[in-house]
Amino acid sequence: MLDDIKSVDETLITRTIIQKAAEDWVKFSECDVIVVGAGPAGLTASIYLARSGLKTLVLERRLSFGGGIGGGGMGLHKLVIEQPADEILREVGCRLEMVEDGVYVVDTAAMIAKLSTGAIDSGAKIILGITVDDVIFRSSPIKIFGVVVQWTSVIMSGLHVDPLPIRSKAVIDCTGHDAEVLSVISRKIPELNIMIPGEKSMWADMAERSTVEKTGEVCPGLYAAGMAVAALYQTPRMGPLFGGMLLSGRKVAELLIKKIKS
Ligand code: 48H
Repeated sequence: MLDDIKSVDETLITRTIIQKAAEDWVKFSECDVIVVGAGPAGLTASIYLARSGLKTLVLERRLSFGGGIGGGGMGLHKLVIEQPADEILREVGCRLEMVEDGVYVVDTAAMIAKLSTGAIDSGAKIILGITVDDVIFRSSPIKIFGVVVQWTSVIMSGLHVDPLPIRSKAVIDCTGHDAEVLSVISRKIPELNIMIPGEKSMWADMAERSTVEKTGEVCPGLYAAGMAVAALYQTPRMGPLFGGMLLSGRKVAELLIKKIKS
């Protein structure tokens, strides 16, 4: 059995990783859509974007998928999903248990696994450990043309290392409560007059509807989905009811597919 294990030269490991990672970065240095954040909204958006044939890059600061899914409700490994968002989870093969008509409960680990597999199988490229630090813009009229990225580990180290730009036709802020991309432009492009007041207190029904309703373009080239929408428009939070996150991700993908492909 031990004889069956293929021996691999150490430098082949190094060369392969550097070469293949560089190939990805070169290929995706220009893409159709950059999704910032691999939480429920970002993963759902990337499933539909990539499935439609758009070159989709998902950049996630952490070394794991799922954003707030893993935390469930107060650390308990379950989330509640309401219709019609259940159809998104069914499409990726995620098992749901009905609680009452139109209301379901899902295991957080299953939801993370199925959404991320769905995104990868649709053709989205997900790169972990990358923080979006800034955007590329042009003025008159103002338009966002991509993002500026840095290794999360470099940011954590506090070293002064200049980041790299990546161009895209559209950027989606799916960074959750902190709406990080929107926060950057509110500081660095004051002409846009964008402020991020943060979400309102909890009102689950209203929160789900307003998040989905307000999902969309924030300024030319920049879109918001998921909790970033609630942070931008100061609409209520919904706690561990996650249907709105999935529907918001699907809505932003549909808007962009229509826009980019028309
Ligand atoms: C790269 C980044 C950056 C950055 C952050 O927090 P998320 O799960 O966001 P959503 O909007 O998909 O889902 C929100 C949901 O999880 C939630 O918190 C809800 C429903 N709360 C309700 C309530 O009442 O509290 O995922 C965002 C992802 C995370 O994985 C971050 O690590 C990542 O984005 N991220 N990635 N560059 N600058 N900032």
